[in-house]
Amino acid sequence: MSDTDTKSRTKVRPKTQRPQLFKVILVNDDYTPREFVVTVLKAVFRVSEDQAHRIMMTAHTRGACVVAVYTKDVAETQAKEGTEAGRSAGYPLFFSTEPEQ
Ligand code: TYC
Repeated sequence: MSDTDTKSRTKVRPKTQRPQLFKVILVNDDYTPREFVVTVLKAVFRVSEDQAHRIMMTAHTRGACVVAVYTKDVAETQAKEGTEAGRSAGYPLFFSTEPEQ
């Protein structure tokens, strides 16, 4: 390097890639008891009784409600677990997943 050469001080800052997030959606049906839905929401999604009741009532009145947002794998596992909890008790309770944005 000669005396007059300059060195770039510009920092290279690679763009941070954020993973695509997926919503877990609780879908209403006519058969699953309200209290059972609340129990599943508390057990699988670790929400409070109060939150679980709000989510259940939103799905009940509007047809569906976003429960949580996760990376794809976690969203699919959680949705499957919630749906399976209903199925094993003989209810058609259903959680779907959908990409955000
Ligand atoms: N609609 C159900 C009932 O009246 C309760 C319910 C709420 C079921 C939300 C599913 O995602 C659901 N027993």
